[in-house]
Amino acid sequence: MKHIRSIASALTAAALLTAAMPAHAAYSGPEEIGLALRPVSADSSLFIHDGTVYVSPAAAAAGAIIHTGVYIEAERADLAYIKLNLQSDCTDLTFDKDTFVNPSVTAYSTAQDFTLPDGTAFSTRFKPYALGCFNSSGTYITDCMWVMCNFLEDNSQFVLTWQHSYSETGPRSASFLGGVSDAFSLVDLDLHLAPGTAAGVHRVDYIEQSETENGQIVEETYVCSDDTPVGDKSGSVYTKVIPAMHGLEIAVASEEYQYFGDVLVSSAGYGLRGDVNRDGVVNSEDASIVLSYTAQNGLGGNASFSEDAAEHTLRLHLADADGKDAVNSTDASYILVYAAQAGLHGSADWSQVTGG
Ligand SMILES: [Ca+2]
Ligand SMILES: [Ca+2]
Repeated sequence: MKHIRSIASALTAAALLTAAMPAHAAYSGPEEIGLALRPVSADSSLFIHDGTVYVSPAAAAAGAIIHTGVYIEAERADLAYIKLNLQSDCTDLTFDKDTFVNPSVTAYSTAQDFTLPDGTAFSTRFKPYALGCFNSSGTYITDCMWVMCNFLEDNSQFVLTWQHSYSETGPRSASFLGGVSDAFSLVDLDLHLAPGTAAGVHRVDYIEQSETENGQIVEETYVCSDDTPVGDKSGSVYTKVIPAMHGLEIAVASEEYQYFGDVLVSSAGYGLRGDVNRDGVVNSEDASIVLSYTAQNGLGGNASFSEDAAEHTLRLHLADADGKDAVNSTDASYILVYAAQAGLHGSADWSQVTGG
């Protein structure tokens, strides 16, 4: 089976990556049903920023587990059918079949309390689930029945088919939590990064279409919210055009200190370019720290960003905002300009600030 991808979907994916948009913000209309694969948490040696997982050379050498979930990001609250086909593009990045648990068998020994983003509180013994709903008496119920759920091809591919229920004409649409459902996953999937995974940017992505040997186009991932029979999706508003799907990117560094965009990856830790005190924000405080450092060194002092040698080296890299001529007052100026632009526009671009 040969996989093909339309230029439009590749461009969409590229645009979404560049924008580094939080997954939940990417959908503009209530009619769009997007599926997003998001990191939930990870091995503490990894760093998650804007939905991308960053891996240092040391972490890559040791191997790691990345916990992820597939989330439904719809505003509408009915679905009849979901066909999900996820594939890793790297043989060393696979789905961890051994940790997979079907949510239908996950129950707590006592009822647990949960609150949805809209304030609705409920209590349940079952693991909350994207396709859960409240019945007429306000009791939370789940329908976790999979029609099919499988790991394929050396665990590099995961396929799930969910269908609410059959009627004489096909699947029947089910109510679910709708816009607030993305508080809970559709399915939890751990990814396994094998020890020694090659440096580079790896992806786990949705397979949207593929072509069989006789030229037939098969839709590998789609969602339906109507009751069109499965074999005849012609009436579905989601046939052919699949609303935005977000895959997951995993960036593995090859060098001890390496930037992916604005994120510096190293075995000593991670950071954002210009965020010298590593509080997550680039602002005038960082510029002041750089100025004091350069002033002290200019007076023949032996300034340091931290008493810890590894932390000092990491911060030294973050302070070198333009990536040249070591750390000096020019870097402090760039940090101030960057902070001002971010303050004005909500975001800033280092290449524009430093002119290269
Ligand atoms: Ca800072
Ligand atoms: Ca510099």
